Amino acid sequence: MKVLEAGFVKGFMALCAEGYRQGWHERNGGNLSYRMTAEDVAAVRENLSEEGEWKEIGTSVPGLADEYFTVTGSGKYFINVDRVPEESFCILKVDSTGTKYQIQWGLTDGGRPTSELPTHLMNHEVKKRVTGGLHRVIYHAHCNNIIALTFVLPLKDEIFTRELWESMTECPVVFPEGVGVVPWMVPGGREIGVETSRLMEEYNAAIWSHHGIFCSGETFDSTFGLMHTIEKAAQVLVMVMSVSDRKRQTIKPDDFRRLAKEFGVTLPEKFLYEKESDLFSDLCR
Ligand code: 2HA
Ligand code: ZN
Repeated sequence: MKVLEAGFVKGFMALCAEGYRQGWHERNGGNLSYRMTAEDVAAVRENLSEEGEWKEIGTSVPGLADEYFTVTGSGKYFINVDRVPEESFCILKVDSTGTKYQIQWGLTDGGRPTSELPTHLMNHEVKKRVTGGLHRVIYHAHCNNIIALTFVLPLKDEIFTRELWESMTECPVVFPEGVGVVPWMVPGGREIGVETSRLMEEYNAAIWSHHGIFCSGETFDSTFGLMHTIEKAAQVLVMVMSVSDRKRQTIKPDDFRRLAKEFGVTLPEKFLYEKESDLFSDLCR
């Protein structure tokens, strides 16, 4: 089967197009990776080449030895993923030591995989372990309203989670485990990957301060849906903060406990603290 006819590639490209449409992928912003199944690999095997050079990942992911990934390219634009797919993303294989990769399809103009490859692969390694192999998608986007909130809210998991949950009733159902927050760090290397993948042990979303979000999920739809839900909640909160100095009313800890029971989700008590004040000026202190 041709790579561009495979179902997983169609899903990969559709996510890129929709993310671009949302306005989260200015220029070459954002990146996407998918851990392929054995069936995916078999379906496109005839188009894969083992001639390419083995290159350093820049970190060590032994839990991903011999796995195949579909990954967007460094410096590539999401808007171009379905215009010039062969130039915009690649299929790569991780070697048996988990330290090197080989491009086996795509990036035909000599490009490299995303600059965030270490973070993507370290997140995949954690998520493969903690979900028993269910999670396959890692998605990074520059979501406008979440970025804005990292300038005003304290950079704490408890505060971001609680404020996002309060902003839209479905949020605690969509991300009952909460969201993690990484302080500002230099992107593109191993260090930020270590911090992000540490949060991925517990959460399916990690916010990068003044930069964007990383989400993990089983499918392209559920991973995109998580990103979309978080960003929409952030937008609501930014709107509320723009028109008022406080929430006149909101969803309270006991409301969340009732919701959790009704929807069969577990909401960690660390997010259901009592607030001293309803003023944004106190929250953002
Ligand atoms: O340019 O988003 O974080 C791609 C990025 C780097
Ligand atoms: Zn980025």
